[in-house]
Amino acid sequence: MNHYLNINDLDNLQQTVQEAIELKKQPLKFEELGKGKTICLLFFNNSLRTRLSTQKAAQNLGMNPIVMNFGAEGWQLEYEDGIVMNQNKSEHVKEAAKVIAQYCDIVAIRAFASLTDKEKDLAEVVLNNFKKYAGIPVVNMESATGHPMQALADAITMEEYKVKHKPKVVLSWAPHPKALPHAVANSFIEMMQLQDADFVITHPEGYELDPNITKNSVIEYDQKKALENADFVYVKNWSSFKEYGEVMINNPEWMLTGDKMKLTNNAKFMHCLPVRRNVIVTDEVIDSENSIVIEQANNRTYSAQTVLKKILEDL
Ligand code: AN0
Ligand code: CP
Repeated sequence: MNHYLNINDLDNLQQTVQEAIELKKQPLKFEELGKGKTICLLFFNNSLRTRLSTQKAAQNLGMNPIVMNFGAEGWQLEYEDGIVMNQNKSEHVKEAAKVIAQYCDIVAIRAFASLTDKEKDLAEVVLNNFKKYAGIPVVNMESATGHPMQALADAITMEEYKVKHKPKVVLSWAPHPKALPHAVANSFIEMMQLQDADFVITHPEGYELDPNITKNSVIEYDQKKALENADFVYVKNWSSFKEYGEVMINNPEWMLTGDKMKLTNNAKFMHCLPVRRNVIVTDEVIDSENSIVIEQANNRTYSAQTVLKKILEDL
């Protein structure tokens, strides 16, 4: 594999999930593979899981990770061509990306959506410019429109916990005081479209995601109806896509509660984390034995390790 920008960069999701489950049993099996290779992890936004699990994954493969909080400590980058750089941007991505490629073999990037400029976000300006100018493999650690490393970890986790061949999986919107990106939901949907499952998305009217992502996936506006007989409930907030970046509803009605979980088939509760307790989900649900959020976070290591292994094998 050359780049990992989208879940569809994987040849075969089911096979990749199995590879990850095998790697989890013997995480150091390929510790020679990445020897002498360096990965730069560039963070334009905050992170806990991605930052630690990707470093751990790289180290398990014998690689040397270098982490940079680019958003806080790097020069402000210009992405537009032919511009007179006499404002606040100090460096052009053309130089920055090429310079970074002098120091590493793979570059991984976290650059969230602006949620103000839809066109730029949809164009994946940061990721695509790094891809264009760095000339080395680029890994998406949550971009404007996707978080495929999370989606692969979610697929691994569902494979570990599913008890029937074709589970019912519900992606439910939940309230949040701040405008959050669409990336996690987008990649989860793209991943679910590759699975043999009964998949339902539920959210208030007006919170429709990009139709180019949701395609033919089922949308049910009645959350309780959607939850009926679910085997997995994945909860996530996102801001409006249509009224780009707006928070239109912020009432507790859509929070996931114990009562709502009673409608399900003893469903497992999933969330990518970080999560706001008693806003997105009640303590009762996240602290219950059906909550698998910590295993999802654990699987971020094996998701990253499987992806990095595939890239290293093709370097
Ligand atoms: C981010 C988001 O919703 O995209 C990161 C999730 C992995 N969450 C927050 O900003 C709280
Ligand atoms: N789930 C996830 O990507 O977490 P972080 O934002 O903490 O990396």
